[in-house]
Amino acid sequence: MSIYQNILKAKKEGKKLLAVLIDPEKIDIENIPLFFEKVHQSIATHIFVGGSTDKNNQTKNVVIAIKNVTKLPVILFPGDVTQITNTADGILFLNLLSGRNPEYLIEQQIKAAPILQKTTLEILPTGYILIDGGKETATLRVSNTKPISQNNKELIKNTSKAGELLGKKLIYLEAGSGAKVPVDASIISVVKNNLNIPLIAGGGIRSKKQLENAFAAGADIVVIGTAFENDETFFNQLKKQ
Ligand code: 1GP
Repeated sequence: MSIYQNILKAKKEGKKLLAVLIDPEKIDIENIPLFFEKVHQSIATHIFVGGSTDKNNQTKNVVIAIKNVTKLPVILFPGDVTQITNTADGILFLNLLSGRNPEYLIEQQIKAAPILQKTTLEILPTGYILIDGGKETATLRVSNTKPISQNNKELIKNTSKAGELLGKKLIYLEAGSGAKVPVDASIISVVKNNLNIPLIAGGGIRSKKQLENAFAAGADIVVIGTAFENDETFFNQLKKQ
């Protein structure tokens, strides 16, 4: 079954998915086997690999090291075209729909097309929507775009729907890595109730309670990175039953 079919199946069955985000600039490759012992004891179902930047071009090496120790699907979540590597299983092919910077609306995608054509990566077209998380995150700096205010639910809802109507397979509501406040549950539920495709939420989720809130509001996949980077014991709170 493809990555996407699995996500659709989980959505249909109401099974919630947790993606652990690994930033190649922040993880120590030597630490990957130990880190994954914890991942495997937890409810994590997917691994996302990416960051706003990857100055030392470590994405490929990190993905290889991860693939050596896990059977979980490894999906690229690239900050730009240089982070594409065929060693992963799939890629979130992102459109920054909340921004008005052509570089992230179409230029990067044009640069990526001939590279992706030569890979066996499963491509997951994803509408990526930046929402104000109370902090200027790397995503904002690098993309040079403004996030949508959490007060502007209508715009977030309509942007998400536009993504679905454009043919995206996933919508990702992003408060930004290390956000002070995650995307509010009320926003997740407004978007969810108006959407037919699976919904991803991430940014600033640091507790089990926040994770459960995002799931209860309607997120099909929640992404957590910083909380695991800062404190691997967080995995202990998310143990498989
Ligand atoms: C960032 O949504 C992800 O792109 C995860 O954010 O690092 O804050 O968990 P955190």
